[in-house]
Amino acid sequence: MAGPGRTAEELAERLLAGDKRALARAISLVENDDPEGWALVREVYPRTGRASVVGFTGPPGVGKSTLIGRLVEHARERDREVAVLSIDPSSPFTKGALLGDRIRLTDHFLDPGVYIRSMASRGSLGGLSEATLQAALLMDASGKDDVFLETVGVGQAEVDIIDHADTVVLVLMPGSGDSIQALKAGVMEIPDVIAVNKADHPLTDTMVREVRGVLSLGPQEGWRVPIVKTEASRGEGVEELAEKIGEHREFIDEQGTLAERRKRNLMNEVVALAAGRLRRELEANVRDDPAVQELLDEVVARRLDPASAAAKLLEREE
Ligand SMILES: Nc1nc2c(ncn2[C@@H]2O[C@H](COP(=O)(O)OP(=O)(O)OP(=O)(O)O)[C@@H](O)[C@H]2O)c(=O)[nH]1
Ligand SMILES: [Mg+2]
Repeated sequence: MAGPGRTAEELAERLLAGDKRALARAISLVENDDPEGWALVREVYPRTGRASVVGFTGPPGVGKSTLIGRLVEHARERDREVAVLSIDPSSPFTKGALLGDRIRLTDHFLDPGVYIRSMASRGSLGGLSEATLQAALLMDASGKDDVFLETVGVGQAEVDIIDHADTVVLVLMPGSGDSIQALKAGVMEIPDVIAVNKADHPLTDTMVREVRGVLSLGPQEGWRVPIVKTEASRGEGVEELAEKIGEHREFIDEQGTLAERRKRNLMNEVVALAAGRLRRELEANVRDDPAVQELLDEVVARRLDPASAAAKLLEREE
């Protein structure tokens, strides 16, 4: 009988060979925080770093999925293999669901060169951001040339997820005034490329002007953030968007910022993973250890202040 080690090895082999089912299985393992999943990532990690990872974010309903669908087509025409990871922070019920029923990617589902996956934000022990990176690494290891990540919103949580990307595309549409405010207020870091989608809308040029206004307040040297008008439903502007994404990737590659960015993202990742584990360990101690309970009672009785109690708790960890 094959032991668990053997199975993991086999799974890794199939994954590296580009087997779609192995990739699906592997992602489920990391999503469920299964130790086998972590072992798998450990195994294939040296084979990652090849894919170009592009993150798409923006308010609900602006057309991110439709646009990604078009970019998948564009990539397939160029014989590039693609994986799409859609992160749905709003609904815990989408686990295993596919992108959303509004977009028809059925052709792509049958295409062995395309893998599409959706992940729910809740229910993952390691935290969504960690699970996302692990999943992206697995997609990369399985030989995908492009990994597209989709998240909804412009808050910090979305930015954390999108942080794993080499290139960040903010998708807006005419009327996305809140996002303009978020950019202005610095809630969101300036993305690398901005797409103003639904360009069939009469107020598109007004939106483009507003975006340009915000960008003019930012740094004027280095990469100049392009604004691309797209109409995803008809495929308009998709070619140009793909070009700009490619140019950004080339730019950061030449400038050495790609390596820097990846280093920063991986450092954040290591810290986040370590912090998450420490936190779970501490919480388990608090629950199970009578000495920690006594420490807490001291705090409740106002004999010990919370910071001193925290220091004592940490001393015990060492
Ligand atoms: N008029 C117009 N409608 C579009 C365009 N692109 C997408 N849509 C429509 O906008 C709606 C939302 O598109 P999605 O691609 O699901 O948008 P999304 O940003 O992925 O949505 P969430 O993932 O729910 O945030 C769909 O009904 C699309 O058909 C466009 O260029 N013009
Ligand atoms: Mg979507």
